[in-house]
Amino acid sequence: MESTRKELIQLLNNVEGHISGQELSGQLGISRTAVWKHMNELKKDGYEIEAVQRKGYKILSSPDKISENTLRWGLDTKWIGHELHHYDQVESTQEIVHQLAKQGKPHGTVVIADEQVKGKGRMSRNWDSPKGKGIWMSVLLRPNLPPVQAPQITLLAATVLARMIAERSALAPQIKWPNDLLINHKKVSGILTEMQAEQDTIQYIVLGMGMNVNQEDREIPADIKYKASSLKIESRQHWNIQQTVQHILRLFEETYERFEAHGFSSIKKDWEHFGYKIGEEVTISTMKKTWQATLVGIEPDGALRAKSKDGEEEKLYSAEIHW
Ligand code: BT5
Repeated sequence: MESTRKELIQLLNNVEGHISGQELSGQLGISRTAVWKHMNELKKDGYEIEAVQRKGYKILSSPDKISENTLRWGLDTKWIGHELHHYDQVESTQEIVHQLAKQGKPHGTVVIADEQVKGKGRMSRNWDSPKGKGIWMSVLLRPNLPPVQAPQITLLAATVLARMIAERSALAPQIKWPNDLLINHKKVSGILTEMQAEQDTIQYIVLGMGMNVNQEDREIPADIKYKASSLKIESRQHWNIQQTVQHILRLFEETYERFEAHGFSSIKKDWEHFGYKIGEEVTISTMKKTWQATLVGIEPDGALRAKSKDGEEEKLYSAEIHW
């Protein structure tokens, strides 16, 4: 039953126009009545299906609840998401991609979950990932880069997420170096880049992207309410998760190819367009010290340039910015 249904969705997804009940029944090896029953089940699940006499069936839109099928439907990418795994609940999508990487899965493999019960931030921090409310997704990348350039992938992903939001809404996303995406000064998204490297080559990268999408105000945990928000809270609109994910994947592929062909300097402009507090004074802390400085911008290699009060400029590769 479940596998027939999967196949049915695949068949519907694979055609441009309509597909007749007869053809579906032939391909699936079930009766036309059974096809019709499956269609009704799909409608109950939120698929909008058009049935036209003498032409057949066509999916017009898929439900908000994502699945491998709904995510693949209409995803016209070259390599990202061709291998795609969706789970209802996981501990962390990062861990699953690490396992897939070790099994030799290809560059561009995507793992996405409705809910994470042990979502990870940086430095073993927690990432709140409530069921069906956001995008909790990790991508396997196998870049041909030296390990020192891995942090550029974080910056690249941040520009992709910012562009997606700017293209789909009137919101003004900003990137807080290195891995936060803010709207109206509140974090809506965080990126976690984990790398497996050997001496001077990257074996693989697991790029985790977490985005708060449809949480209501009351669904943001009390302890982070002052600094966290969601796309819905900021835009006062519900966002379709399937379309939002597909938009991210398309933009990511395009941006990543630009990065491969022309290097990080081709991403720098995008980044600076969305850069948060550039030209402003902030507090910076590293493992060694905490100090006040003005953010000058980023370097062609993605490092943050900050100028302290005595005029001294520093290039930072890892630090926390406070404001
Ligand atoms: C991050 O860490 O911002 C990286 C988040 C990466 C999450 C993705 S989801 C898919 C993949 N699978 C995973 O398990 N992780 C990745 P960091 O900069 O360390 O920020 C963590 C801090 O943000 C926490 O200590 C909280 O203060 C705050 N926080 C936790 N959950 C949040 C949320 N949903 N929205 C906004 N802020 C949050």
